[in-house]
Amino acid sequence: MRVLILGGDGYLGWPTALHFSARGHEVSVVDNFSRRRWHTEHGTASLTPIADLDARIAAWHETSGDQIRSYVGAVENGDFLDEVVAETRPEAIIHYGQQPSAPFSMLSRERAVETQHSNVIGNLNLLFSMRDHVPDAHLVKLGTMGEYGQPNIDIEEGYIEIEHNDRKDTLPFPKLPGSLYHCSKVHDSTNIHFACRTWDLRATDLNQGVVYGIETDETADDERLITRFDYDELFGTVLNRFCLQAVIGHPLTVYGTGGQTRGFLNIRDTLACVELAATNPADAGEFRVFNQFTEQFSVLELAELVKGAAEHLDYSVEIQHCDNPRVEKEDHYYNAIHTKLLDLGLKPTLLGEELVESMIHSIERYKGNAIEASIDPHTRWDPSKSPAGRA
Ligand code: USQ
Repeated sequence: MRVLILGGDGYLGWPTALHFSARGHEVSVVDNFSRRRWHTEHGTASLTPIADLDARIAAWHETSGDQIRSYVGAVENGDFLDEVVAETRPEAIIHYGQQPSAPFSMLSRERAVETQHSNVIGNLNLLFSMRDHVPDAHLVKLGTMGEYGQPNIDIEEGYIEIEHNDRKDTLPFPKLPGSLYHCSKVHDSTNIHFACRTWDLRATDLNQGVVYGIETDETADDERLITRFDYDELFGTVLNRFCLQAVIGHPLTVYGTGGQTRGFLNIRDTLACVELAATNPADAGEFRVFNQFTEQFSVLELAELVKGAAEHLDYSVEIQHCDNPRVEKEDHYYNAIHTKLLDLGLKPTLLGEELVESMIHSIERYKGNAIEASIDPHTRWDPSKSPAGRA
């Protein structure tokens, strides 16, 4: 298959490019390195030493013999994206090329606007490029479980049958996004669904949970192929952060009570899910939604799991309940259906002490790179609720 990966230099985009290339697909990647720029602007960096995109691609060619083509530019630039799509004529387009952080989107008006502009306009440009150049291609779009929020009912996979005043319909599941980043993904879903209904495009929205992990089959054996690993308050996800915190002796930063429950998945399962979606495409005109996670945990359960695993390895670990910088439910019902990827054959990688211990061992190699000052949370969803008053 000809596969175009938007955001091919990122935490998930780069290992996805290798995963598809290793399986014989013809892979092209697009990136404008905004993620690297945002880290530089905030004085943070990946814990793992990531090579630049050209060096990574050259290292992959050297080890595998396979070629990956790269295009440097922004998806917000519709003319650029149009040219790339017309030239590569992809059969599958995997879209990770977005600002992925909830706290980043809540930093300031400028960052909120930048997030929604990058994400919503980039995705909209892509829909037009597909309509005009590759209307049969399949869009595999990374959405988020956070589009649904934490409603007090079971979360279905994309759609719910509703009976109202004696009439029935199957409609998109209601959305309660928890940050302006999560709102951008809701806007994307609406636009993609519209494009499928109107232009007969085919798309799968992967409503992904929180990803953890470092290694994948293709990145594990050669340090030049390693993916980024973030642990700072803006871009680090919770389990990755807790593992790093345990290794450097920083108290585990549980926000509030830690009762917040989310769906989680290993980075290896992200690649498996994206492959399953791409190799089993949606029908023309179909807007398919998969809930992409394998297990549910509360934040406090994860902190206790990391503490137990790290203590086995002779670390001493403290769990610290910080004042929650976010406006979110801490004590809530959560039950999200996630059967569609299992039905396609997903074999989940389950989280346990052994897996956390192996993450800790990977982190130990690079712990000297950790910037401890970037860990504690400073970005408040509502600055008027800050203990220090409006920032
Ligand atoms: N949390 C802590 N302590 C921390 C960091 C986070 O208690 O040090 C809590 C948060 O308050 C939240 C939960 O852990 O309740 C998850 O936070 P997160 O930062 O790991 O994940 P989130 O902001 O939800 O966003 C991440 C990815 C995003 C993806 C989303 C999937 O950054 O790209 O869309 O996970 S989901 O959470 O299902 O919406």
